[in-house]
Amino acid sequence: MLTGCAGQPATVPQGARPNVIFIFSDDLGIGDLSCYGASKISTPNIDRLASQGQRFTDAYATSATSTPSRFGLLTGMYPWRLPNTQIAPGNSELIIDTACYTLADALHAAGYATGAVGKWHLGLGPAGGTDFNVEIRPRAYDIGFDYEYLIPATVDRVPCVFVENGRVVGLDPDDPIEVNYDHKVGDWPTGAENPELLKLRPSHGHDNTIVNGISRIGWMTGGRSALWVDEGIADTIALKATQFIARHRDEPFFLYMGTNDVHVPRVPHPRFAGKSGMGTRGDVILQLDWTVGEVMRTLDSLGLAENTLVIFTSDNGPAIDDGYQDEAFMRLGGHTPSGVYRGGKYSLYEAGTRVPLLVRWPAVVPRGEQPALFSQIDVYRSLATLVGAELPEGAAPDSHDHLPELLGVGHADREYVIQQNRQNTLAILKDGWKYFEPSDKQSYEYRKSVELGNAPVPQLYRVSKDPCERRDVAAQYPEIVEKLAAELERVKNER
Ligand code: NG6
Ligand code: CA
Repeated sequence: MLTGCAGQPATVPQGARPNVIFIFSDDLGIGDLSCYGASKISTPNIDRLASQGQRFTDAYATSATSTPSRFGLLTGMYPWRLPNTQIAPGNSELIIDTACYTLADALHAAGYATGAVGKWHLGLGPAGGTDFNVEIRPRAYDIGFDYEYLIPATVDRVPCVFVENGRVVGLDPDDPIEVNYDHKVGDWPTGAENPELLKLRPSHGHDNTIVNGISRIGWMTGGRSALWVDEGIADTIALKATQFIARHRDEPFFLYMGTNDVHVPRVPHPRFAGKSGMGTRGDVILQLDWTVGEVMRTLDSLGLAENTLVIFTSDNGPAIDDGYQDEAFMRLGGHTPSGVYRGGKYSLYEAGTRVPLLVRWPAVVPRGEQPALFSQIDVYRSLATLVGAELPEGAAPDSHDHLPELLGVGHADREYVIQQNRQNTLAILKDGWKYFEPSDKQSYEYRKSVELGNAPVPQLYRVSKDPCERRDVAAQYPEIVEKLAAELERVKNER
């Protein structure tokens, strides 16, 4: 029998209403944390989370990029079922239909105060593009969040402003914001025209409007008083998150927190700059660790740690050079963000979606390692079960209830895991085998630095024996190829 930390039989508690904090780090690899074996960098706060709860070894994000991964988490639906769910621009409309019953809706209906803080990347506003000069609707509020303090897309995309409850923070109405992803607007310099103005140069893309000496994706002008300072973003996210926790200390709350770290551009606060010895990518891992520490410290100081379920994970696998000349490759010094796995962010190979996942809830979750095959798509229904939420017909169609596994008191593998790369090519992992559907899309991205996993013929890897996906055995096992191809087709046609 499995036992909990106090030697009690470990069971899923009935009617428990813990606070829930879901921390989505960005582009963090399974090899990036000392609790997952990294030896060149130390992440003491995240390690403490791991040692006080469950450390998952076989957990997967829904997709190898941010927008679809986040879409899957909040909707419980595979993003590839819908068009327009890949990497969203900074002026994208809200890509989750307001009619969709989201995880936030479910927790809200169950009596939770719900907040979204930090990286959003699911679009804001109506079809046709966001107007950042008015109160933006629809927004996170319209899909279940009572409170939101958001980076609209990514920090390498314009507009470089925070949006709080639909309003750009610090906006001067006399200096309206204009954003465009097709052509230049306004007269601010761009990375392409004025590279001499840059403090951080792009390695690919990222040569449009310069804000704070960094050229971004997309063009913007206006909103000078609202522009974020890159060095302060982690502090702002930590502050807004901990303020939300403190405001709701006396009622159950759900905090969905997206860090900017360790996404590009990697611009650490001076407290962390140069501290990792691994360049800025390492420095922002330390900054991420600090952020998690701030959340934990706040829970401790408010006496909330015992009854708060903290879930820490990443939205997709790691990128090393992701578009800026930040010396990330050169300064790795033997550090391996992807661990032993093949690929990374964008890829259908394991490191694209195999991510760190830590779950701590001292009152219930035993300490230890969780080897069960787990997918973030199941967080929705697992949490819904935990809080006794009743879901309407059609909600979270791809999410399965794996609450015992999420809480570390059960160890059943998910029946299969679907993986998705940047071009929406899918793979299915089942019973230790992984089948990649054929794709005519390109095999590499960024001058061969990223292996996407696309190939015109089916691929098959026996990941139980070959976790590094070195040997494509499709030719040796045609019957398994056929079986998994059919299984993938079945999942695709489920709705
Ligand atoms: C890519 C960007 C990359 C990153 C990514 C989204 C270029 C060359 N690359 O298109 O830097 O922004 O989009 O990352 O522009 S994600 O983690 O939010 O999905
Ligand atoms: Ca990401």
